[in-house]
Amino acid sequence: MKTALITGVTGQDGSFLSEFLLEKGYEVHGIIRRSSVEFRPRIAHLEGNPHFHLHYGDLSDSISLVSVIGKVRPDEIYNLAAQSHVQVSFEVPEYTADVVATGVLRVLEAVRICGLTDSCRIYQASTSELYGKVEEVPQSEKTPFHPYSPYAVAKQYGYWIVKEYREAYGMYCCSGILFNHESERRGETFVTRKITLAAARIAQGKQEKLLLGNLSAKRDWGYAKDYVECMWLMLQQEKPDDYVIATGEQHTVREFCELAFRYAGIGLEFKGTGEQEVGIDKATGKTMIEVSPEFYRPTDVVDLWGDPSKSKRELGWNPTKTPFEELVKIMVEHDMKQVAGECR
Ligand code: NAP
Ligand code: G4F
Repeated sequence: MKTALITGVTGQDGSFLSEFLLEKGYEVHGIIRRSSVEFRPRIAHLEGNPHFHLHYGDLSDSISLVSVIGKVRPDEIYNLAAQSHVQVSFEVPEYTADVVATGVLRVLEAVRICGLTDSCRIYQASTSELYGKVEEVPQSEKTPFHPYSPYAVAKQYGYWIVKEYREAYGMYCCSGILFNHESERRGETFVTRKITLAAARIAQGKQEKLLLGNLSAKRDWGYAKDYVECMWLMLQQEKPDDYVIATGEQHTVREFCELAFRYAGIGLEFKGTGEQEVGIDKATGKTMIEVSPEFYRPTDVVDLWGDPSKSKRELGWNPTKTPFEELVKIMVEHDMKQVAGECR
């Protein structure tokens, strides 16, 4: 039986990855932070499973990492923990750098200090945000990076330090350059979940309008449940390497809105441009979506589109297992039920 340690176990990806590894027969350990609220909704259903174990720790605290890694002695580490919100990284840049950049170094060093350099395989949650102000479309493993936020700059350090430890110490460590992946467990302030929850609330008369930022931003959106399989596949190869994980399809925020509202029973039509653009209910003429500069970023990444050829070829992964339309449907159906149980 293999042992895996997941940092960021309470997050969207950490929860799906825990389920995936438990199904594969792993002993799964996760690092959690102390919080004033002890309920962890994404993993509550796993707590109590005898093969699922939680330990307190923090990516900003080397002692806790050395202590947990030394105790668990994992075969595989999945480093998913991060201050993962791009817009928030402009507000807390120093903290973001500490956790998202130096945190990766702390994990790698903890593995060395614990004498696991040759035995422990490490997955680093890298990101398409590295391409930032994109230098080519679509983006592959060969596309130059141009990070465009404090979060992306910190992730760039994580990417290079992983490569350095692979080359300097022969460690089996990989970066998965994952494009946006979403789900019914996505944090509620990321644009997709903000839209699906709002569509459900508006359809049920519990919200008047949705305020959004850049409607023209384009993303390559996949389903998070499919993407965690790739994290595992990367650690099962003969040699460590870095891989782009994406669907190879691109949509705007505006298109995501149209589809989500359609699944919620509202036909949308967009009119106007820039800050004057509005999304109108075609049946009633009522404004459902407005643009608010509050959600603009000092620098915004607007053209992410991944080329998953290498992961298809070498990992045998199917990038369109869950097509875009299906992803949006899953999220809206989930949120229609969630919202129906909410008080007004
Ligand atoms: P998420 O839902 O925001 O989860 C982040 C996780 O990190 C949570 O478990 C959080 O714990 C934990 N965390 C934050 N700061 C920490 C710290 N200082 N010490 C220990 N744990 C800490 O993120 P996600 O969407 O699952 O993404 C997983 C990883 O993939 C992240 O590294 C993200 O940057 C990266 N990524 C995500 C995407 C995407 O589209 N989802 C794409 C590319 C890369 P709490 O619950 O205590 O806050
Ligand atoms: O949903 P988002 O906040 O995701 P973003 O910035 O792409 O970051 C996510 O994906 C990355 C992978 O590329 C991860 F590394 C990262 O951890 C995170 O998971 O924003 C998507 C786009 C942006 O261009 C943003 O400007 O949507 C635009 N947007 C428009 N209105 C909005 C809003 N984003 C948010 N969060 N909220 C809005 O109201």
